[in-house]
This record gives sequence, C-alpha cells and structure tokens, in this order.
Amino acid sequence: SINYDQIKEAATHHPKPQDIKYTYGTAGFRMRADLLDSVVFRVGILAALRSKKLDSKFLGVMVTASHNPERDNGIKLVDPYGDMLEQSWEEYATQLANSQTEDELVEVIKRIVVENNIDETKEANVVYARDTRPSGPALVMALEDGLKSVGSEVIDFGIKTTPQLHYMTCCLNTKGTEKSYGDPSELGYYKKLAEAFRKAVDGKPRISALYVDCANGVGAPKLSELARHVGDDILEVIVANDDTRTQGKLNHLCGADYVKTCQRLPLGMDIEKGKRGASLDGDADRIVFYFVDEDGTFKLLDGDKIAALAASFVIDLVKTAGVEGVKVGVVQTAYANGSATNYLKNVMKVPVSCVSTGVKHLHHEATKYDIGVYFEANGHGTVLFSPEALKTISSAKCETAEQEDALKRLRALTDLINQTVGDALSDMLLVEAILVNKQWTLKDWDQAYTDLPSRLVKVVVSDRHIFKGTNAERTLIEPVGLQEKIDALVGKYKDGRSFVRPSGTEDVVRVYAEAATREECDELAYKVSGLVY
Ligand code: NG1
Ligand code: ZN
Repeated sequence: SINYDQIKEAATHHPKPQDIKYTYGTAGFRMRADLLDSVVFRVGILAALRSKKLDSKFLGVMVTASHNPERDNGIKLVDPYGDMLEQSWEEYATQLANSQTEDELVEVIKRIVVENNIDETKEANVVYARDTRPSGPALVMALEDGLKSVGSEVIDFGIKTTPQLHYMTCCLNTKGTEKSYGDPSELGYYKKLAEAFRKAVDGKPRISALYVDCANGVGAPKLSELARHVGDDILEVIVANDDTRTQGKLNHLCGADYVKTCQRLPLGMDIEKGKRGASLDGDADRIVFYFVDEDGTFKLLDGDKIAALAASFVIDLVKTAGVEGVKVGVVQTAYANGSATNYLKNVMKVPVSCVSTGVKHLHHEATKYDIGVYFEANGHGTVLFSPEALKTISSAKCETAEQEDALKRLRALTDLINQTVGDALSDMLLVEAILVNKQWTLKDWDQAYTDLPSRLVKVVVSDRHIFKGTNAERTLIEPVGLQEKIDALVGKYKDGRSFVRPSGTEDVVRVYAEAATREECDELAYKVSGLVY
C-alpha cells in the first residue's frame, strides 16, 4: 500500500520552485533543465500510480527535450502499448507538478487514487530511458526518487531514442501474448528492423550512400548500431554529426528541426550535388531528407513528402497483392504544405484528414483507417496497420508470383514500421526500402509535387493562452475578431493560407503562412505576425 509519509519525506528533497506554472503539453513537460527536478520527481509518482491503475502493466517514462536546445530537458509518459499518455491523465500531471507543498502534493495523489479507484496494494512497474543531454543523469535520479517513494519496480533502459523506449514499453507488456510486439531489448529492436528491411528490399540492387546528420544526439550511436545489423552490403549509411560528448553541440545548427525551419543544410554536412542527405532530431523520432540540385538549390523532402511516398507505395502493394478490401488513408496537420494536401486528395485520390498538432491526435485519427499514414510536416510520423488489416495481410493467399512478391514486401513493412510511434530510424529504413524498390533518386521522389513556399514564425506574446482555435487549429475563435483580419490578409495572396496557434512546447505563438511565391509568402507571414503581436 502507498506510504504517504514516505512520499512526503522524499518530496522535501525535490521542492517545487516558487512562481512557476508547469503544463503537461503536446510533448509532456519541457523547459530549462534546471527547473525540472521537482517535476520529474512527481512524474515518477504519476507513472507508478498509472501502472497500479492499469493492473501493474509497465508504464514508460522518457527524459528528453527532443529538438530543443541542449540546456532544456523534458519528460513524458508512455502508456503500456506505446501510445502517448491518455489525455485525461495529462491534467493530473499538471496538478502534481504545480502542487507547491508536500501536503498539497499528497492531497493530489490521494485524489487521483480515489477518482480512479486505484488499488494501492497493486505492484507498479515502470521502464525509463533518457537521451544524451548532460542534465539527464541528475533528472533520472530525481525520477527514481519519485518512483521509489511509491514503491515502484523500475527498469533503467539507459540512453535510448524516444521510439526505442516506446518499443520497449510495448514489448514488455505484450511479451508471451499473441500480440507480442517483439523481444524487449535494444538488440531485439535492431534485429526486428534489420530483418524486415532485408525482406522488404530482397532481390533489388543497393542504392547510393545516405549521409545522416544525427544532430549530435542519441540517434548517432543508435543509427550506427542499426546499420551494423542491416549490413552495408544492402544499405550504406554514413553517420555525420555524431559528437554526443562535446557540450553545446546537440541540435546546434543541425538536426531535423533546424533543417526544416531554416530550409538549409545543417552544419557539418557539406554534401555535394546529387548526394543524398537526411537529418534526425535530438531524440531520433523525426527525420527529413534532402539533396542539392544541379543548380545548387537545396531541396527538402519533409514529412509531407514521406507521407506521399509511403502512401503511394503501400497502395500499390495492396493492389498488386490483391488485398483490395484494405483501405489506406493519410492524416496531416494544418502545417502540411498545401501542395501536399492537394496532391494526395486530387491526384492520388486518397482520403486525407486534418487534425490538431500533436502526435496523439494524428495517431488516434490514423487508427480509423485500415492502413493509416500519418506524418507531421516536420518529419514525425509512421504508418499504422489496423488489427484487421494485419490479419488480412498475413492470411492472404496468392495465385501469381507477382502477387506473392507484393505480399512478401507488404508483410515486411508491417514489421519494419514502428507501430507504437513515429521513429526516425524505422522511417529511414521505410523510405530507403521504397527508394530501393523503385530504384529512385531523391530527385525522382521529389517530382510528385512542388511545395508552395512556406514560412513558420515564432511570435513572443505576453500571454499565449488567450489564443484559442478550432477547426484543427486552422481558425481562431479568440481573441474575437482576429481571424477575420487574418482572412482579409490571406485573401490578397494567390494560393495564400495562414493560421495562428499557441505552441504546446514553447512559450510562443506560431504563425504559419504559404503563398504562390517566396516574396508573397514572407510578406503574408510578416503581416499576420503583426496582427498577433
Ligand atoms: P508546438 O510547439 O505545439 O508547435 C511542436 C511541433 C509539433 C510537435 C511537437 C512535439 C511544429 C510546428 N510543432 O509543437 O509538430 O512535433 O512540437 O514535439 O512543428
Ligand atoms: Zn523528437
């Protein structure tokens, strides 16, 4: 049973700083690492409570701040099958983090126990991991203090990518069942991906080397390990920006977020014309691809391009394999480029849904399709196969060699693609497998459609919480009257589109704009920012 005196005593070692309001947002808690000790301690308590609530299933905890600067850190919870924490519990996380005194903290814990009918005598099981940030070890100690104050059993999974922690959590909870997701170990993860990749590209010649900017983060050692398991006879990966030791280098002028936002090559990756590049972010759950064209222009293949590539490949395989009942759909957010949406809807004629920012929204919507492809433009996403689709694909019979070949590759994809969360390493292999199958260059892939020029601007405001949106965040309902002004501006630009929303991970408001030309796009972004400021 829970020993509340023990929790109180432990909590005195992790006092909450005065005058800070914490919020569990789209990416859990994320901020300057030196403000997180008390938060991490309390998240440990919450993880243990949720495990008790869910019959002692393993809860996952990841300590990372992804693409944020090195001085930041963050923490988020992973539900037993690898999904993001259930939404109703986000509020508990926020309440725990904000209780000022030990007494208040215990009160909140007791309330959570009562409201959820938690059996205090149940065991708690938690598995946690962290990225390579220098603040990680101290935060993990605070996390352990929180977990142990509630008597939780813990597995320290060490330094891992965020998707590896999701994989591990799901494997631990499905072990020995018919839904077993794989061997619960880092080695199990590599072996599963490597074997699936080999099957997916079987019989096709290798393509040119891929240079991967690992943002000087956890993706570097993990990608090297994965590539070793795949073997360079079938995939040649050149790891760049792999310095995880020198302070200040993580995400600095490199990584997927930098490349997507600045639309330029990262530092430390002077790839020549025609060479193939990709960038991961700081916890290796995002990936974008790029190359430099003959005329020297930088060409980015972002999450939207990955979604289109993956959807078209999967649709072709489904058709050729003759499992036609299986329907494919794509999920995007408002940040998807207008050209991408148009291409999917009107050229490929695939159903497309648009949801609010945040992986939990995309993931949830994608489960409504037999095969749901979801990607944020920033390169975070995956392809989900419904249980029925998996059954159809695994039991399908084929008559021709062509059908059999397609079925074999489709089955390989179901193992290759991380079903728990967007995973840069798994997505990299997915893209490579498709390019190998098609024998395509990045330029071939890029031909499908041309992105409209777009601009993403951060605006610092005194209170971002006054901005309230609807319609998958594309329309503001508050402050009243602002949306009309935005619409009036947008109407003046050819192919103009713009929207404003408060960030869930930073204390800023984001303004997005696109238009037919770079100049018009920048002007629109600038003018809308002026309205917000
Ligand atoms: P916010 O800060 O809420 O815009 C950002 C990304 C999201 C998502 C989360 C989680 C953009 C515009 N926003 O959210 O897509 O990745 O971080 O990391 O890229
Ligand atoms: Zn990330």
